[in-house]
Amino acid sequence: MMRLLIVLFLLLSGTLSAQNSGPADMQATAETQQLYGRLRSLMQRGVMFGHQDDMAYGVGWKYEHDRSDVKDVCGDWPAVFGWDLGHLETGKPANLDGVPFDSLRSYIRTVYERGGVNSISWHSNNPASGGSAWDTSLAVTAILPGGSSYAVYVAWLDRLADFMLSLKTAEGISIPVIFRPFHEHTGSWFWWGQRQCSTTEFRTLWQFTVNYLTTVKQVHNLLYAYSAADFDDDGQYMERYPGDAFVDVIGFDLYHSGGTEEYQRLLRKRLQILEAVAAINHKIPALTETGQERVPAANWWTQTLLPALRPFQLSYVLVWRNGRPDHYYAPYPGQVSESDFKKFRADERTLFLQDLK
Ligand code: BMA
Repeated sequence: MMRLLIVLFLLLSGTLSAQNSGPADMQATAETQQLYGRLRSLMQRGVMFGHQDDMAYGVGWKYEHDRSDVKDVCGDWPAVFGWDLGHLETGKPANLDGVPFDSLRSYIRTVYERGGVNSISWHSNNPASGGSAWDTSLAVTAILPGGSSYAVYVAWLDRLADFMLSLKTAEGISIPVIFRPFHEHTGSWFWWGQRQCSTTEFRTLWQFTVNYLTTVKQVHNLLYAYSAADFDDDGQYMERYPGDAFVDVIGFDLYHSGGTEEYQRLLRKRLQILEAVAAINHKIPALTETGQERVPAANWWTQTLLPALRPFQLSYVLVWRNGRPDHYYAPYPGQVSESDFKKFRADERTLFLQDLK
């Protein structure tokens, strides 16, 4: 009798349903459910390595067939590939970093067909001002239903939905991807940031966006990632959380830009919070962006990053793009951390593309 009451209580309070649930989108395609299940099971084996724009360009090259700085260094592809849709909303043919959307579509397909994972962020322009993602003039109130820029935002979501719906295999199967909108929202450098909107507005923006994509546009190939910037405790981390029904992956972005010990301390502290929150809310934890620009520390991979990650169970860790000779986060042949990266690749805790087979 007591047990029955407990189960009844859990069911009513939503704990059980959340525990048993797959993706937040109840109508997620079979392949999206499969991606969700894979993220969960792979986490038991190790942490997947990810790299932004890996297949598109590297230090000293651009748009060469099947090339990757990561592969040039260690002989294997990342397991997770990050991409960005910034400027898609404007109707331009290429994203904010110059990558044509047609190429993005084909990279995403290649990754999926090889068994890798795609994650997509969106440095969307400011829909109220037309400025960049970094234009922090107020926009969120204006784009919510009833606001003066609502029509603009909805038109942008239509373009976003068209792109997501266009992600298909040769057989016409919808390719599942992780979608990571409104990232680093605990910072105030994007128009959706902490000081640019209230908690309620941020949550409403998130919920509206997910509902519009799933219900109006019938986009069902997305897992949703909530990814913060700085935070000190679980309360701060969860302050703008839109709810379990709107999120699959939870994470944060943290770069190594100051001292090594400080980076490791913050990384450990935040991963600990993330792990606890992920367990309570039954979400998939990930370090959604990290890295040391130009990787000047020759042992960065095995002596700085890996020791900080080791105590935790994480789905993936993604380093940012190899965009310029002064702005890269993965090694390339001849780069000072090259041999350490090979050790990182060989470590049994890390998963690269071949490890997913
Ligand atoms: C930033 C930098 C920018 C880039 C943006 C979106 O961190 O890499 O150069 O435009 O991300 O990819």
